[in-house]
Amino acid sequence: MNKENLNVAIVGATGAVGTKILEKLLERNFPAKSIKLLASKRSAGIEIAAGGQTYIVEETVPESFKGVDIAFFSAGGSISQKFANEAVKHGAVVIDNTSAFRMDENIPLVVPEVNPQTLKDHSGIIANPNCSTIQMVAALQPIKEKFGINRIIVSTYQAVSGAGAEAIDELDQQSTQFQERANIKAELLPSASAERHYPIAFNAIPQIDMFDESGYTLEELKMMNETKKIFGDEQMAVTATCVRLPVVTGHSESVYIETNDENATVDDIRSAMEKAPGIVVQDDPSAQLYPMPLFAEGKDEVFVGRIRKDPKQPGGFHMWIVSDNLLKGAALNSVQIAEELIK
Ligand code: 25A
Ligand code: L14
Repeated sequence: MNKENLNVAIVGATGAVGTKILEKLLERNFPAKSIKLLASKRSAGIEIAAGGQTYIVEETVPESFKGVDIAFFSAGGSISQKFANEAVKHGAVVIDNTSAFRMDENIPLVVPEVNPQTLKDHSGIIANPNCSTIQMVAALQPIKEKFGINRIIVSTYQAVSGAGAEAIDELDQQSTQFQERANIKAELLPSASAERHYPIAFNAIPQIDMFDESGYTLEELKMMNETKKIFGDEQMAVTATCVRLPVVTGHSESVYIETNDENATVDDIRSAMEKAPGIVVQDDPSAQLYPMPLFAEGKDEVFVGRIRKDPKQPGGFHMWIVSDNLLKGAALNSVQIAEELIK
């Protein structure tokens, strides 16, 4: 691929993730000659001002991809199924934020700090992992490299923005309804396609996406399968519980790991993480220092704290991992993939 003067397109440009992709491209001076904003027919004609320029949103159609070098997709799995191959036919490389292609054997699933080498064998489509998975594997990579990891048990505390712009609106409206003692209307969460909907305001919902016959939700299965694929270790034991909280942005995770080194100490774990790119250790109980989503919002880094040793299990550690799900979890990671491609 040509490495400068690139023609870029963003599909789903008006969404929670798409708007952040545009922001990151501009902020990081991505070598784009043009940026085309694509969305559904509903949004065609909308003007978006960014970086001193006005962009006009266009409807996504197959011809949209003529002359496009890199296309970012974040409009849901069905839109990616419909248009990604079309974009590739027109010569574009697709960086896809949805779950549509992540587990396809021939499609790389990439976190640049973890497995950049897998980008070499792409055939047009590159998948961006699930937000909860990205922040966890980015934080654990330096530990895996130094000590080896054989087991991960994770519980997530996920923000509503992961479910898109409409879910943020729903939390907002329910908060007002709650305060006005009005009837709380729940129409979207835990999943638009679910039979029952529950309020998220002042609640915690232990369901993200639909259930599989195994009793796990699809979000939990994504974390389990994607983690093994990104780490390139099918034998790793990974199990997840995913919970939605009334937080707007920033996913938190309580993560338990078993390393392969029975002598590893908390200081070893901490210093390995401190040296890793994009990771910030915020861990000082005496100063009440630990990561929280409210303070991670808008930041590029993955924050780690509450690092503790399991008193009974040699090599076992607990920690708390927080990051902005729309940035490292989605838009930033996608733009970093594009930067890695043109290196
Ligand atoms: O299938 P997945 O992979 O599980 O993904 C499901 C959802 O997750 C989000 C994303 O929502 C997606 O829809 N998402 C995807 N990847 C993500 C990630 N890595 C992720 N979230 C977190 N991390 P979203 O809200 O972020 O983005 C939605 C975008 O998709 C555009 N879109 C929808 N249909 C499209 C389409 N684009 C092209 N063609 C189509 N057919 C959508 O654009 C948005 O940009 P839009 O123009 O349809 O909507 C913009 C405005 O319209 C309002 N609106 C929405 N629905 C309706 C509506 N207005 C009237 N009637 C409606 N039915 C919205 O409020 C919005 O302001
Ligand atoms: O698979 O609802 O990337 O929080 C991640 C966020 C799916 C939805 C993905 C959510 C999305 C999920």
